[in-house]
Amino acid sequence: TNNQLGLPVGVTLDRFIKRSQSAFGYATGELSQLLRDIALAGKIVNREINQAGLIGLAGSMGNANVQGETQQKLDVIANIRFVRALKNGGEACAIVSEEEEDIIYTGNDTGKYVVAMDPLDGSSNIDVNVSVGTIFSIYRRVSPLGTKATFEDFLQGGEKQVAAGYILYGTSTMLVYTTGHGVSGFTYETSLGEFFLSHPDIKSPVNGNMYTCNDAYIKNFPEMVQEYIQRIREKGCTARYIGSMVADLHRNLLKGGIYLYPPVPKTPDGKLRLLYECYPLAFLVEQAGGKAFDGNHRTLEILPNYIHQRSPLYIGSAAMVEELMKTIQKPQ
Ligand code: AHM
Ligand code: MG
Repeated sequence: TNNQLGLPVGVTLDRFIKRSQSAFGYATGELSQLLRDIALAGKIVNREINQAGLIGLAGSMGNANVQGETQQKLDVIANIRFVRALKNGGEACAIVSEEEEDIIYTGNDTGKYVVAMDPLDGSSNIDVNVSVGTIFSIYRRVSPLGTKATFEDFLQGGEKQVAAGYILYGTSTMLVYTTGHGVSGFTYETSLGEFFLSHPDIKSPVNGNMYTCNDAYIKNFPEMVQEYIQRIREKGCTARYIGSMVADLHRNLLKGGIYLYPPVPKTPDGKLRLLYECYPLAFLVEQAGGKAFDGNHRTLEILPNYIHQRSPLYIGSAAMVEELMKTIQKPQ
């Protein structure tokens, strides 16, 4: 019982959320409901992903329920699932999704929250049965209740997040999230259809021996980043890269390591999106004691200009990210 609530491993997500609500005083239960809605959509997406190999066989074994959606790609299906759950749940007035250019209005203008999300990250991995994830980030809206949400609701900056997390569809499915009081991890028990607390109070190891980046691009990384990678290689660091950020980050979070997506000539601002990739993961990793920078600034302090903005990202174990920042910022 070493999590901040003193709840034992094995309590359900639902009970954990309820207890957090009274312990941390996040008031009226709307955020709790929103987290439950996300968890529910996660279960549905989990089911679709598990059947992914069968879905192409529509009509025979792949009796994939969803009317007319059977032939759609899973990232599109995941988007539909999450949007529907948040519409039905009523707490979110609007959504920004990697899958859609514009703000998605849920019709719940009295909802107090907005959600930025990547419904299915790493989707190129689905066809080959490799882990993928959902990333989400929640803000309290700043526009008046009862009106339509605005861009300002989404462009508050990472420090204004009230909750963030991910669902990892891996060898087991996990929900990991923070509301700013540490990080808790839940494992999905398929036969019961419940998430159970399995990783109370996750702490990022201060140091690690793994680095995670796309090796094919190293020659295009900024020189100082190359120098850093060279140095930690010589120190005996090993490389791990799944190409599914949630899975890569989850491993590094538990075992210690650094994830790097630097700017490269092809994508001078990096590849990852601030609102639904960098911010939520930075919030979560910092809550676990780790760090996240874009090369110049702490990720959470970057102020965004538009909803699909990209940012370089260096994230993970505190000592590793600090050393990298020192290397990048040293006077040349
Ligand atoms: P996606 O949102 O289009 O799936 O892209 C994000 C993914 C991350 O999960 C992963 O870390 C990265 O892209 C891999 O990019 P690359 O193939 O350039 O190494
Ligand atoms: Mg993505």
